[in-house]
Amino acid sequence: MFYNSLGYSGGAVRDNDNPRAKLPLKEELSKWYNELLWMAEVIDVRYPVKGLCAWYPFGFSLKSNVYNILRELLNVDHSEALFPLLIPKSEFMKEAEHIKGFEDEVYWVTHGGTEPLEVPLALRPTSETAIYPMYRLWVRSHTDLPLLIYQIVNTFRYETKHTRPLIRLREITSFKEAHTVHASWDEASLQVEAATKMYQQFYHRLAVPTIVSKRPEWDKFPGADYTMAVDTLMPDGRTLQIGTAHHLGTNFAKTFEITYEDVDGSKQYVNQTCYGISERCIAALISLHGDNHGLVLPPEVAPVQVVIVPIIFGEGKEVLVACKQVETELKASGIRVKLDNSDERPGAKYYKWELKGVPIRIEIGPKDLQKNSCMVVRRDTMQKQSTPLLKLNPVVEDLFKKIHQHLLESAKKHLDKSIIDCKTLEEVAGKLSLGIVRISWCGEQPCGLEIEEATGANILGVPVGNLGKMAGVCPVCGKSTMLKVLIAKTY
Ligand code: A5A
Ligand code: ZN
Repeated sequence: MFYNSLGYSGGAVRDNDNPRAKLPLKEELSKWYNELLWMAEVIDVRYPVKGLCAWYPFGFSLKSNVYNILRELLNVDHSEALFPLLIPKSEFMKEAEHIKGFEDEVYWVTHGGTEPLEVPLALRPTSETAIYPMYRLWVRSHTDLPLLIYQIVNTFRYETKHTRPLIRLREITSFKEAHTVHASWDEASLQVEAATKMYQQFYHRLAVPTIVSKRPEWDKFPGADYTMAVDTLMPDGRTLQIGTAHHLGTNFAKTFEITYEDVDGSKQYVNQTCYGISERCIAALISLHGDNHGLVLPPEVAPVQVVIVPIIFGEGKEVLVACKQVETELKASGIRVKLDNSDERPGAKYYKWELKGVPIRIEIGPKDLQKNSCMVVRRDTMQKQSTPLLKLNPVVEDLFKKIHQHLLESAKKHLDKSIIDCKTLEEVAGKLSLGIVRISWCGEQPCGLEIEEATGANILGVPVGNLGKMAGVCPVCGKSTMLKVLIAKTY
């Protein structure tokens, strides 16, 4: 489960009209990010429709490894299912708030061939209105509850804000959406909490630190009672929302007539939740961990976990034999290993596999062989250590853990020191470029909107846990309050 087979064969795909282009420095984050996605063969944005991208085999393999973690966590108590892409206009238009929230973003299918369709069909921007007509048929009795189902599908949103690869797409290729059904509001509320905890576990495995907060009323999901969001801090000081969990109350149950027969025989509306994650999770892990040499991937999700580079002078038969032996041994313990015995010079190979974020490189040359050892190089710190050839496996496994730990700790340290307390709105302006600002808030909407207006930033919400609780004074109305709110420039 931890190391699945090598889904990526290591073959070259990228065309060569720009070989060896130099990766921009990470300080220029957006340039670096866009160029890296292409150079490392994650995705190709050159598809002739704005906001749509193609996954390269390497990127697809990375994505599969990431989504396998998500599936593993969900499959503990959820079941995977699949619902249609097309939603009849009549269903889509049922829930008033939901329509208002999405109508500007929907792509419509209006024709079958040359015939206009009697009922236009929406390409799902999210699947509430595709799934709930079926839930109406599936849910009968309290014994059917809770119902915990998810699907991983593409969804389409006609985004009008600036599109960004993996971050703001018009075709979200890998939208994981869970839709759950419960007997009571409180039970649904616990499910929302469980979902955000699961997302935190998921991001822990990607070494991406997160903050969970309750979105303000004016920023909740269209049709929800409330929305909990998971955000992370990008290296440029802006936050990225990388997951959300919504309590839908009985709002959709009432419009889609989803009811169950209770123990006493009475008919009750169900309470529902939904929660989603998209390929933004990959944008986050790439942006947080990558460096001036390219990707730095947590070992658990790296398509290639170890690359072996033979250092050959002359024939180098013995070196190759040793390399193959190491390859066989590592493969046997399920490690995704690639022996690069192509004709390129070692330096070119280092460059290539560093760009692709391979966590560990093993170099073997004649001098190493004399000592019965090899050189093991970590991608995250670039540290080299000479290591005996015998029993390499435990060394590699141990380094995987250390690399993950190191990536998580550095990202966490950066996040922690980027949450800055402010007391007045004037103070905030200078601090937003450094990260997230924490400030008191009375909880009233007019004051919240004023905070956003005056700072030009967004309220993420009241964070869960201690971060969101501390005595203070609302900077707008001056009332005493125990609430703290986070504000940031957002993607
Ligand atoms: N039905 C619920 C789950 C829903 O649609 N929620 S959502 O609108 O908040 O989307 C879930 C997550 O998908 C967001 O938190 C965000 O991380 C991601 N997402 C939203 N729009 C996106 C887009 N255009 N491109 C990539 N990811 C997007
Ligand atoms: Zn106030």
